[in-house]
Amino acid sequence: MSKSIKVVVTGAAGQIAYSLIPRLVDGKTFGDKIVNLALVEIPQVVDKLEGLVMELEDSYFPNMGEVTYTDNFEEASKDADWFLLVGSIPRGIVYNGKKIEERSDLLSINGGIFVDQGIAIGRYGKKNAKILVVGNPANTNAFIGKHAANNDSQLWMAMTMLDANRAKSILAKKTNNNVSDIKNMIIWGNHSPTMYPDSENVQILGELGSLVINDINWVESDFIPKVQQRGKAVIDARGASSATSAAKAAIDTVIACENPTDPGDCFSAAIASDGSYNVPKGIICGYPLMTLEDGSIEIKRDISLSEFAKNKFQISIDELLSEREAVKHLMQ
Ligand code: NAX
Repeated sequence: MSKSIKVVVTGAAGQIAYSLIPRLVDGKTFGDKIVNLALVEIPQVVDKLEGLVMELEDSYFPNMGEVTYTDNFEEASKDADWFLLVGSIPRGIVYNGKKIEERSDLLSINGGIFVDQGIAIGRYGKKNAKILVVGNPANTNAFIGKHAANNDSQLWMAMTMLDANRAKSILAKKTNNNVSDIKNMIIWGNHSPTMYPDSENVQILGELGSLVINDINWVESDFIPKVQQRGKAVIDARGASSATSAAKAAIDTVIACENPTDPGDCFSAAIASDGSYNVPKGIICGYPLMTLEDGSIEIKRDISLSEFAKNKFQISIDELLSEREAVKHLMQ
C-alpha cells in the first residue's frame, strides 16, 4: 500500500453519508491508498458519529486509516484532499423559528453555510483539493463556496452524476441494453428540474443517441421529464429522498476524477463555466467532463448541440443566473 489520502465528509450522520462513507474506505474508490476520514456534523448530532465510527471499525476495511469526527469544519479541513459536502438544511425544516419552504430561503441559509466552509477549504484544504457539493441547491452552494474559498488551484464541483446514472438507466431500458453500454451521458445545466439530459449526444453501443432513438416525442414528453423528476418519484415511492443511489453517484464522481476518462466517453458534473458553450463565466454549470492522464479535469468541448438542445439548456442557465442573483448578498 502506498500513499494516503484525506477525505472530509459533511452531513456524516445523514442518510446519504451512511451509504457513502463505507465505500470511501473499501479499497475500490481510491485504489490501494490508505483513506483517512474527517467526518463533520452540526453540534446537535455530532455525538451520533461515535456509533458510525464503531461500525466502520467493525467492518474490516484494510484501507481505512485514521477516522475522526467533529463539529468544527476548519479543524477537519486541514490538509484534506477531497471534500464531499453532503450536509445542508433541507426544505421543510424549521430553522431559527421559521419553516423553510421558499427556494430563496433555502438558498440563503445553505449559502451561509457554504461561505464559512468555502473560506476554510480555501485556507486549509490541499492546494489541489477537489470539492464535490451534494447538498442542495448543489450548483449554487458550490458557486458560493468557490467564491468564498478564493483559491483557483482547487476544483469545485456540484453533483449531477446521479442524474446521469438515472438517464443511463432509462436509455438502457428503452434500447434493451445494459447500463454499461451507454456512454457520454451529459447533464447540462443545474441539478434541478430544469436540467437538460442529452439524449442526442449520448453513445449507445458506440452509436449516437440521436440516430438510435430518433423519437423526439418520447425524448420530450417521457425521457427528459422522467430524469428531471426522478428525485421526486423516489421520494413519493420511498417516503424519503434518494440515498443509496446518491451515495453511489458521489463515489462514481470521485472515481471519474481519480482515473483518466476513456476516449469517446465523458462524465457529468457541474463546474465553474469558463464561457464554454456560451454559458456566462463563473456559474457552476453541468458539463461533459474528462479527466486527463495528468489528473487535470477539463470540459469536453467538441459536443454539438441542436437548436432543441440549446433551448432546453438555456432554461437551466437562466435558472442558475436567477439563483446567482438570489445569493449575491453572500458574494462579498
Ligand atoms: P439528511 O437530512 O439525512 O442528512 C443531512 C445531514 O447534514 C444531517 O445529518 C444534518 O445534520 C447535516 N448538516 C446540516 N448542516 C450541516 C453543516 N453545516 N455541516 C455539517 N453537517 C450538516 O439528508 P441526505 O438525504 O443525506 O441528503 C443530503 C443532501 O443531499 C440534501 O441537501 C439533499 O437535497 C441532497 N441531495 C442531492 C442530490 C444530488 O444529486 N446532488 C441527490 C440526493 C439528495 O437529494
